[in-house]
This record gives sequence, structure tokens and C-alpha cells, in this order.
Amino acid sequence: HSRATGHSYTKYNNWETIEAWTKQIAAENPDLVSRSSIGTTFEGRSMYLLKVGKAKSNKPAVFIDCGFHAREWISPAFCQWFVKEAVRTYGQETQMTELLDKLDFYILPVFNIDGYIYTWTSSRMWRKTRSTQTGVSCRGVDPNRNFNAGWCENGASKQPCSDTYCGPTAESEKETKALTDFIRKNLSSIKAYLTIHSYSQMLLYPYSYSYKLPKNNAELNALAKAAVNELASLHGTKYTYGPGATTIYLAAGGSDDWAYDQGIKYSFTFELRDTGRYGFLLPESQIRATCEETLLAVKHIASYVVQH
Ligand code: ING
Ligand code: ZN
Repeated sequence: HSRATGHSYTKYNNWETIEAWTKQIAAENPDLVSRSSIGTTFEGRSMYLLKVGKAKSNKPAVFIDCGFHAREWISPAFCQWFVKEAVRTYGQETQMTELLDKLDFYILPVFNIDGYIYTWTSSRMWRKTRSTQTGVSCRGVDPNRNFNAGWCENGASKQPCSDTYCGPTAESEKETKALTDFIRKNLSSIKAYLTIHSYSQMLLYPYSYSYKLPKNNAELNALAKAAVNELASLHGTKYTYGPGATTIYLAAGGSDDWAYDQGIKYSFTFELRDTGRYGFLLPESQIRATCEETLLAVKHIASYVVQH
């Protein structure tokens, strides 16, 4: 725990603390971490991105985002944990050293910053962004219904007051547009896309917008199985896995489906702990175990990607 900033990897940190942390971890690890911004949110905040890896040209990359949905607090906690473990174990642990030598991780610690702040200040169970539309009283769009992948066809709502509102158009949200612009610009290097949600203990892959299966379904299924086995090896936490539509529910406009259709062949949504006892209100006492086990699955997927 840092006395100066109040940041802790085993507590939920507010946005102000996470923002300061992004600056500090980059400043303290200049050979491994660099910070940039991919855009600004509806309310004007910078969307910080950390590039984590040993500097070298033409490296493949794995993109990981956290904090799509405001109330899923364990998700940003995982992105912070991941960066900490990367810098702590580089040069100490062979798997992480090899990963950071061979690829770059792009880590977006909080995607929906405005929503995240709103869950800290006003409404703990808020899910969506905080955007407004003229003539509409309800605020916010579900960012995971806002991507151009079967947009608003299934499992999404056209009602602005719904928690699964798909937005007036695909990519209507500044946050969505910032992410899709970044990924489109870096498509040649990005080999895997991982998006971290909670809760349900699931590892999902395309498709969620329809019942069709991805071309490499067999490969994704085997990789998901191996990753959840790794995850369970630490504390016995059981995950289910499979295509989103049949494993969780039919839902169009998700970021993993969009990334996959851009050509990113390894695209997954993690649904972290738990299965509903605490749900979005996962106690801080479970942050460490959740992040440690999730890290094993993420490293497994990244190592697979390095070899394929
Ligand atoms: N679950 C995801 C949601 O956005 C999901 C499930 C994954 C939907 C991939 C679409 C695509 O509803 C949570 N908990 O947010
Ligand atoms: Zn979510």
C-alpha cells in the first residue's frame, strides 16, 4: 500500500488513484512500461493506455481492457494487478520474461471511466457510460452493445433507459470509438484481444451476436479449456467456457465479436468471480486470489499466441 497515493493492489481504487498509478508505474519502469492516451471520455477524461513489454521493433501484441461496465470493480483491479506482476516478475520468472521479450501487452485499465466514477460517487450498480442525448432523459449506453458486430440485432435494447441500450448508432460512444480506432490502427500487431468483465466465472469467445461458430472454434475451445484448467489449478475456481451465445446469452454489439471480425483470431471475454453470492460486490478480500488465478489463464493464452 502506497502511503503517498493511497493506491493498493488489494483494494478497489477510485479513478483519481488509478490515474495517478498509471503515471507512477510508467515513470518507475521506463524500460518496460509507457503510457499514452487513446482518446477522451464523454465527460472529457483521458483514456490511458499502458504498453507493457521490452522495447523492440515489430513485436506482436496482446490487447487487454478492463472496466467496460462501471460496477464490475474486480475488472480494473485485475488490469492493475497484471501490470504490477509484469514489472515485478520480469527477469525473475521465465514465462513472464519470455512474454515481455516477445510481445507487448496493451493494457487499458479502465475503459468506462465516467461510469466507474459514477459508481463511486452516486450509484454503485451503474453499468453504462454517462453520455447524454438531446431530448432523452436517461443517460448512458451499454458499451458492450455498442460495437459494430450484429449491432442491436439480438440481446440488446433500443430503449435509452435500458441497461443494455445499444446506443443511437454503432460506435456512438467516444469510448467505443477511441478503442476501435486504436485497434484498427494497430491491427497488424494485435494478435489477441481480451476483455475483462464480471461476474459468472466464464471464459467466452465468439460469437455472442449469433449462434454461428467462429472458423477456429475447435482451436478456441481447446485454448479456453486449457486456460480455465490453469486458472483452476491455483484455488480450484471453476469456470465454464464456450461461445458467448450458448454459454452466457445471445448479445449483439460486443467488443470480442467485433475484434474477432476485424481478424483478431484470439478474442475472449473473461467473466471473473464469483457466480452470484456477492456478484458485482465482490469483497476486497477476494481481489488477490481472483487476480492471481486470472493471471495464470491470461499468461497461458499469451504464451499460446506467442507460439502460433
Ligand atoms: N457480461 C457480458 C455482457 O456484456 C457478453 C457478456 C460477452 C456479452 C461478450 C456480449 C459479448 O452482457 C457482463 N457481465 O457484462
Ligand atoms: Zn460486463
